[in-house]
Amino acid sequence: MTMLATRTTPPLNHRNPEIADWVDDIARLTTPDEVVWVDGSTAEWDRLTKEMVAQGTLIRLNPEWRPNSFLARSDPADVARVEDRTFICSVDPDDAGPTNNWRDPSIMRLELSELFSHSMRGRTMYVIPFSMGPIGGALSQFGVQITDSPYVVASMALMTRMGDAALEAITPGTPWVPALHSVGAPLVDDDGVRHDDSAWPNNENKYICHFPESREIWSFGSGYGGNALLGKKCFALRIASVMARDEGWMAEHMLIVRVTSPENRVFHLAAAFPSACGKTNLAMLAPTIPGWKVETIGDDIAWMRPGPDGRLRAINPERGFFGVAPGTGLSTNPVATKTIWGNTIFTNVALRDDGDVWWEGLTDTPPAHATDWAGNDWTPASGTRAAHPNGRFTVAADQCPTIADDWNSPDGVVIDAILFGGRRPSTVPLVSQARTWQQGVFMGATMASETTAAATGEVGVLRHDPFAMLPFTGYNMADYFAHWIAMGERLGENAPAIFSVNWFRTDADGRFIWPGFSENARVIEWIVGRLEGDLAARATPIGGLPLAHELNLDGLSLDVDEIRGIIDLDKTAWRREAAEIADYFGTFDETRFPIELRRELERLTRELGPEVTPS
Ligand code: OXD
Ligand code: MN
Repeated sequence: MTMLATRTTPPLNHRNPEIADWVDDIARLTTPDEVVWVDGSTAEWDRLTKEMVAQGTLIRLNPEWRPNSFLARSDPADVARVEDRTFICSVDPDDAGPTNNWRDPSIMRLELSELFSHSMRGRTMYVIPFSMGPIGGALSQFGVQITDSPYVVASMALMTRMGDAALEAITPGTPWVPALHSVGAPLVDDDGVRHDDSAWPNNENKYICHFPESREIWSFGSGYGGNALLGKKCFALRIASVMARDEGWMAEHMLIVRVTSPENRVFHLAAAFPSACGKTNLAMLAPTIPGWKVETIGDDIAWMRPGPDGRLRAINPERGFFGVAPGTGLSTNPVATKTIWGNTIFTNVALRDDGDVWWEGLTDTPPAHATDWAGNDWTPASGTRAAHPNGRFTVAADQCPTIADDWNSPDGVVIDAILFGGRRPSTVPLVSQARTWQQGVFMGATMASETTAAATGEVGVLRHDPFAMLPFTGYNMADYFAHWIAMGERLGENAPAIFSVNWFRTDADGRFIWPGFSENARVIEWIVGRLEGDLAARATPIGGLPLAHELNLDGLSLDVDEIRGIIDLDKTAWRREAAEIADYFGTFDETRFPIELRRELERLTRELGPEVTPS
């Protein structure tokens, strides 16, 4: 691929020798043909996307339907995060803990240096200075990603504040996270022979490595999503969770929304759900109940810190959405479908014959013919999926019609409530409120969910996913639980209320009982009623549950028995759950595990009481 006018030396106003030295070191290691410092301009986006179209990495969509938008088809072997190839390289293995893959940092460094040696031969190496959060904001952080993937550059342009403005702000002495990425597919081999590029270069040998002590990221072999856009999971969650523990703040896998009640009272909620469980849908919720308004602040990550008034303030460190496309449609998430009207990169979805995109759930009626995500002819009779279940859209947040005016505010918003949810076909009720912060932390720590296509591996298997952070906590999970307890102590009376929610209860035939999506506004209404002190809750061992008549079910075709079945405490199921939680807690190092969570479990078990067998 030939580069058009590019900038191969750092911009003149750039005075941070630390960055320049690191870039020189990496260029010496990876030996690219050239080094390009990205500036974040529209001209640069145009140049890169044109080059990727010429190279076959991107297909330009019909501008009449989807202006300035593109489709990428990944290698079928590179379609999701690779959790089994994700490593925390802390000096002490106990600092990575039982839920992470650990590697010795010095051994890993040697291994990576070999992998990265000449890994960019024949390619362009891009230097991407970026900010997570508004540039210079009190809760924001800087990084510099090096990559040999132009797809990653274009995606980072949508997902972060990238380019000259970020670089200028990283003055000498300002902390920044070095994040190195290579697809691991040099174009020139050891004998100096140049090979043709492929549309989606990658390497079957993948490594997503984090060095928490030195706060560095090294990612090799994948061009996809959370493996390659290093500002997202690698920095904003794994490395940031370590920074947050050390500095007294929180880096969480949470959406942030502003809710305005019919009485014009405003609340901010943060909510943690595992990957591909509807965070983007909740973040863009269009309430069905009259008078309610939901505005979007973030759909995936929240950085939260106590403000000067002692209350918890949150920012969305990202600038765009990397949302799951299948299942996103006019009935499920009309706001998202409007957000992606143009200026969007789609990955692994189907291409319609008219040059637009399609995926399962976008419209009720599929196109009569399309090209599927892997590039094959497809018709509704094919019996295969047109889009990959982890097909994605990447789009700037400010295109979202419901984006809050001040979503970009460097000071963030005050969080009134935190929600934890997962895909639980049974046991966990529609909504419950934690009695105390400690019970809320217990709810987060005991979250479990069915696996989805967002990561490689089996789908639909129930696994513990504490705080939806199982694949994203960059240190020992028991220490992370303790950090949550400590944050509650620090916040004291100012701590947000905590709720557990579950939209995914199923009936005997496996059908979802709760309608979900926009109807989730009804649960938000109950939560706000609790925050305002207007609604009562039934105190139970698993928290405060709604009174059936206080849930707004107007217009829903759910009968009272069905509703009771999903809002009540199922004691038998919870006794099983408590026993299972005891086993789960046993997987953590006792000396690190917070006593408060053990006490919560003891309390739950005691209050549930023994099973009474009819005589
Ligand atoms: C994501 C994920 O991409 O959680 O947000 O996998
Ligand atoms: Mn996510």
